[in-house]
Amino acid sequence: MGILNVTPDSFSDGGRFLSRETAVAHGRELAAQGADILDVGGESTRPGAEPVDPVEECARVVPVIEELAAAGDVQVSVDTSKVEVARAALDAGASYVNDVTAFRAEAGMAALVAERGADCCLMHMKGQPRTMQDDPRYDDVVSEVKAFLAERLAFAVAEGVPEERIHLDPGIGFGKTVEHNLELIRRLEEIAELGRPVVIGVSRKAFLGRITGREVGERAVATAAGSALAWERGATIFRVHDVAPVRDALAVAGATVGPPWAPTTQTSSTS
Ligand code: HH2
Repeated sequence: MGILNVTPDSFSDGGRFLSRETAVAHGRELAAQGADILDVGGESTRPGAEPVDPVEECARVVPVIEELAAAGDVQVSVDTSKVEVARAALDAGASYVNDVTAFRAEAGMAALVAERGADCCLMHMKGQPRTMQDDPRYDDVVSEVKAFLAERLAFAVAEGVPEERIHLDPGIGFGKTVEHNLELIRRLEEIAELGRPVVIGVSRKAFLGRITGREVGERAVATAAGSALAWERGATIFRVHDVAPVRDALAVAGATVGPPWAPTTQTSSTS
């Protein structure tokens, strides 16, 4: 899942893809690198981010989604917690709703996803983006995140979303310390036990900077390492800014220890 932030303030690429042309070109580049899903977002969820009006959020994402979906070669996702934005995105050709609040922000999101037959990702977040990194605490982060995701999965199914359309995400960096993030990745099998595909988003996040000392734009290798380790523990969808290095890392991980990995691009067997 390639990340396409059409925002002025995202933590790693804010302002880079604000015009429709640059955003679509970047989406095409991510698809060329091997992304199967493009996740288009018009509101940053970084710690301290300010909320965006739904009209403005639609103006950012809808034209980009329309153009990317029309190409027809990748699934288009909208990263939003607002029903109005999700509806406009689905009308524009998106078929996946990535809601970082797991359908808690607005009543009606689950019903919309159900009615449209869309796929969705339900993510764990403790608190709100503005304050979520202010001293987050858990007794056992993995058990708490797992119980939360089980409850949100049951809620979505009760609202009419078919279980097979639902993906679950522990929400790396959303109300979690470095150690919480590492514990979640280390014990990701416990989240996978819920029986739904696990989405993982380590891409360029602050905990990787704390471990490596790298600035935000220099974390692609760390992202690939974290993604490969998450794959080994059960993740199957990787929400990333740098698609090519992550695909390479997953190909090597899969070829080494996993069930057969089917690369989408072939290279010479001698090279
Ligand atoms: N992380 C971010 C945003 N959306 N969605 C899911 N399902 N999982 C994640 O880990 C996740 C997410 C934050 O990353 P980014 O989109 O690059 O930054 P920003 O929120 O500042 O736009």
